[in-house]
Amino acid sequence: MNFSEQTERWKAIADSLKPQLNHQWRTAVSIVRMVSDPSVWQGIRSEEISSVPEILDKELPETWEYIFDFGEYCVGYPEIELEFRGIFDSPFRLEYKLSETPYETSVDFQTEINGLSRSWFQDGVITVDEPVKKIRFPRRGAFRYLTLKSFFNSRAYHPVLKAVKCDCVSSADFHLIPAKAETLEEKINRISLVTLASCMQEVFEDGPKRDRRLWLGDLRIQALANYNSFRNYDLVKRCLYLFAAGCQPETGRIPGCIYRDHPQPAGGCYIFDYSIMFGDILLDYIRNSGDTETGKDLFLIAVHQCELALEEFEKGCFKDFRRHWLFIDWRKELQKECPEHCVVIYAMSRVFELAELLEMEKELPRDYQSLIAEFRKNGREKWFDPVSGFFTENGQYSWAAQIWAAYAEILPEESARNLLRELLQKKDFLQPGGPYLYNQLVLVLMKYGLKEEARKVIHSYWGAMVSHGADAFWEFYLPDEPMFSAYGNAAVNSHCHAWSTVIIP
Ligand code: RAM
Repeated sequence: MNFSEQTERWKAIADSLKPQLNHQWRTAVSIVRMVSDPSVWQGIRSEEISSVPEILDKELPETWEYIFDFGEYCVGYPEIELEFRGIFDSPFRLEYKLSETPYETSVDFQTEINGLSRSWFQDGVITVDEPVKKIRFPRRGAFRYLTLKSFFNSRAYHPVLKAVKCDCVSSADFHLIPAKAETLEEKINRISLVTLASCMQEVFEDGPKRDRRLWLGDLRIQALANYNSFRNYDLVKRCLYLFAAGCQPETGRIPGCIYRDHPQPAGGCYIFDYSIMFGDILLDYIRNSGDTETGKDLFLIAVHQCELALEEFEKGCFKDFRRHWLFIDWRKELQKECPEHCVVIYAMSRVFELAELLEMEKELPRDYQSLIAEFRKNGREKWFDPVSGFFTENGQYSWAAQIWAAYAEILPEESARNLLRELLQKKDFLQPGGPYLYNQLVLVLMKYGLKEEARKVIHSYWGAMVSHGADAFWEFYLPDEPMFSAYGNAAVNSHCHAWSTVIIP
């Protein structure tokens, strides 16, 4: 199906919804150093060595270096107020490094990162040719720690730091983030809101350090958290329209992520289990905002993602023909045909609900209800093991398969509820490889009314990140693998990733 006659209009709607960013000034709270300590997460912790006022208003030598701790996660433009005492006989050269965690602060950025660009590290040099009173960083940073360094600068003058601040930005309302948090749940909730607000910029970014980009799978979780917090419906609407406008002209396929700064949103990284979720996200948006007009406008492209998915079926079951990126979770060893089959069932059932809500059932190209029932039956027959009472694929038992089988309602409700309860004890099954799948677990537990079980998962998994000092929730968290990274270097992991924003029931 070709949507190219719509995409210009969709892009214009997305552009019309570009948000004004809110601003909040924050200042550095202490000067720290990084200390090696094998007893802490990733083996590095920060230690205060002086207050900021102790180094302000002091003439600095030609070589100096300080690490400024802002005490919390910041996304914005660092700004340094300074003066120069003496004859400004040569440019002032300032080296800087922005980092999210103590470990990242301690890492030499001149290091290899397999598969990602070194440019994701936030460091650089600013050189001024005049004795300016203020240096504002040109590029938005995402950090808690700001390292400033000057190396063999002029002897004819002395720089004097007057203030070290950050002009923080977000399209979320900063005032909705509680200033304090005492209990574990209050801390988890507050850090979730800090994480989400940090990622709410001109779009819902996956992470404000990396990738600074809109991803469809992330958007599903970000939007749900947003409906329970900032309630910025226009930002969700803008992102839905960006994805629709960025669809592949030839196939109408919605991409997994959007590169925005093009005349037309450029789609990248098509991910099978992301794009099929477009209708699910659209349904949640309509139910929370009441905006059925947008629903009707984007209904057909939502249906089309399901139609494209059916091309990946053989004998009534999903088959991996090795032609698309199947995500689900970062675990490389995960068997994915069963969870993907279930994702399709869930997505189609949500598109059917959408059709009913919009009274557009007649627009469905086939009988979705009977197809869903057939796929549920096929999924049970192919992957459900009545002896163990769980879904298994090629001998593998994974949390992913059980979670998505529950979403797909392949088993009767009470059986699915019991399966989820027992799953939480199955530590020998392949567990989630990160917060994205843990979040799907929390959401599906809540779908089945298992609130206490969901709270226990949140307390243990997100509570552990809090205990490790998380200022925002992370892209990856494997309790036994502090140095895990999908990119071969934990320093380039995003330590503020909104797919980790968790809704506490
Ligand atoms: C990385 C990021 C992003 C995720 C994709 C699949 O680029 O973690 O959030 O959606 O992978």
